[in-house]
Amino acid sequence: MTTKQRQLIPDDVHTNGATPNPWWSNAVVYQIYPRSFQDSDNDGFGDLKGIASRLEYLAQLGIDAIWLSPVYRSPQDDNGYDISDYRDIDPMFGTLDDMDMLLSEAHAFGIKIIMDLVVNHTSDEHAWFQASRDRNSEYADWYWWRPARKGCEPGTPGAEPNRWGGTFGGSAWQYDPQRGEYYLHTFSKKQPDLNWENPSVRHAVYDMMNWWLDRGVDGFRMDVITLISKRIDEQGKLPGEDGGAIADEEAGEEGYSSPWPFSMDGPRLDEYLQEMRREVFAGRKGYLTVGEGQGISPQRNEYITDPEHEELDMLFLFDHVGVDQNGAKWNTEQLELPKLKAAMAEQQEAVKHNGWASLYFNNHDQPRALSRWGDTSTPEMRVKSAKALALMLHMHKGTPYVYQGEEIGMTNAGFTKLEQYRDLESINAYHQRVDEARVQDGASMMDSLARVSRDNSRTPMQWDDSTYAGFTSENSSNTPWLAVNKNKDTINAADQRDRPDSVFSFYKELIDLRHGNVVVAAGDFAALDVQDEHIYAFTRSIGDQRLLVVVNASSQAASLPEQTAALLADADDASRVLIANEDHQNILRQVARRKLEAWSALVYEI
Ligand code: TEU
Repeated sequence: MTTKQRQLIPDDVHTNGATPNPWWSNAVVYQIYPRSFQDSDNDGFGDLKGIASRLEYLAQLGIDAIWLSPVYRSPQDDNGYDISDYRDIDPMFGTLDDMDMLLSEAHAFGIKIIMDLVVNHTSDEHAWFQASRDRNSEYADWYWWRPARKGCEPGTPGAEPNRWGGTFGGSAWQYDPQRGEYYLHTFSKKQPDLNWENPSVRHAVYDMMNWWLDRGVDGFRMDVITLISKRIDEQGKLPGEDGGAIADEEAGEEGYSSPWPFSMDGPRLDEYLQEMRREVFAGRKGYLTVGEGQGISPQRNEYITDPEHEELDMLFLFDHVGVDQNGAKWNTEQLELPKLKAAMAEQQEAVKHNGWASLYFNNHDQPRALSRWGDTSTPEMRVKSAKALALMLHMHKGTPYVYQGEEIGMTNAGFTKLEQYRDLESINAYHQRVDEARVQDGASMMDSLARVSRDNSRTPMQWDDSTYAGFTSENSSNTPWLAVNKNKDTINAADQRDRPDSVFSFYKELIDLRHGNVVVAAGDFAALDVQDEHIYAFTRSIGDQRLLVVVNASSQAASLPEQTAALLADADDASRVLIANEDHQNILRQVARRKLEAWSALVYEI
């Protein structure tokens, strides 16, 4: 079913405030991490031709668009989020012709493709950066170059401009002997931050974006786009430069302070996003822009996604995926459901008039939500809780994002040894926290990695139960770049595609609902029983059409809390169960007893 044939939300129904309603307001986007999706040339890495061979599977699932994580030319220091040529495809994924072919074949299926735009930083191997190392070149001011701290010998420990630490370990400042100065890298030292204060930088980015849109891509997911405006003072100084107190006082347990407060949602962000909108998207139709919104509050999300302000269509927010981390990624704790409910409700509340929400629990940076918040103790509970989490997310107002493998209930990797990991964030964090700062011991850090390493969501897609799960051929020389999860025999697409009670079929049902039911896509959200620690309940409504969503998000039976029980007092009509992860009569028997079994979930028309 193509977007053209699919019914869009009628214009008399309010979505984000735009008229007509955007195509994506009742669409579902599928994120592909190309390196792990499908290998077609038996080198152990996924590629573009592999993706093309799986379009029929995605069409069966019913998704409307693909978010393609980076496939541009890259040294692969951060798996492609370090781009050395924005206008070429990295040979490991294929060629520009392969990209053109993928675009035309996806469009033939009615599936749009949005590319991953990584422009807060480039690779240090990008021609722009290499030219910038000459302080007399026209590119000299394209990055954040700063001299050594006053009174310090350049290149010696402690001579960095301030105490900021890189997200992937070490100082956020790397000394370049050729230029004799340091450059800022919020992430790895091979990812120098671009200087967006420089209009030449901005226009080079816009030119590249137009080049891709003219080539047929349907929009962009914008990597850490809310970091592009840095907080500098009138002299252009970054906070803490010259070793200013602000940086030294705030050094955390690993010996560094964070650069993030000085770039998240910076002073010129709205200006840059509005300029990008004018220079790139004015006059274009049918596209989608979704920004990664670190540091963006639900209220700022409403402002940025309000079509009135002509910035972005939507953003990925982070409050909800941080509720169990207390700001410390490696010390993730047991989920307290009321905290998740509160974070989601705040995001929904903020967009009840204008603006829009993205809906996600999974992506290539997050551990698998099923392992993190579901129940994988038995196959039955794994399937049931996978469906419950999917229903919980997809019944909110906004555009859902399905991350590859989520639709078949894939789980965390189950790695036990450091050498099994590939993600530079995980490996560097291990060494910095265990060997250098000594703030965590090895065993505890291995437990942290098993729970929250990004590699947990990057193991190869599990297509079937063959040696490498159908991700690559049986030929032993093609060991996948990251080990296949051992549970591929029991969790794979082949086993589920045509089974009506599978996780795959449940996702398909949820996607069909969003396409066909305007209350699911655009109905107003109202939270219920927000303090209950087991039941996640809310209503969605347009006029007198009301849906009640109830999920027992726990591994034990739970009583219906007051508000939810009241709305279900007379619920005995199976024909009004819109969707459930159990037999509809059975789940109504649970409702009649006012007690939902572990992970039971339903949507009831009230
Ligand atoms: O992610 C930025 C980001 O917020 C995460 O990397 C986060 O900082 C990290 O996972 C904390 O655990 C984007 C991309 O999604 C990510 O894959 C890249 O590594 C990063 O930017 C740099 O481009």
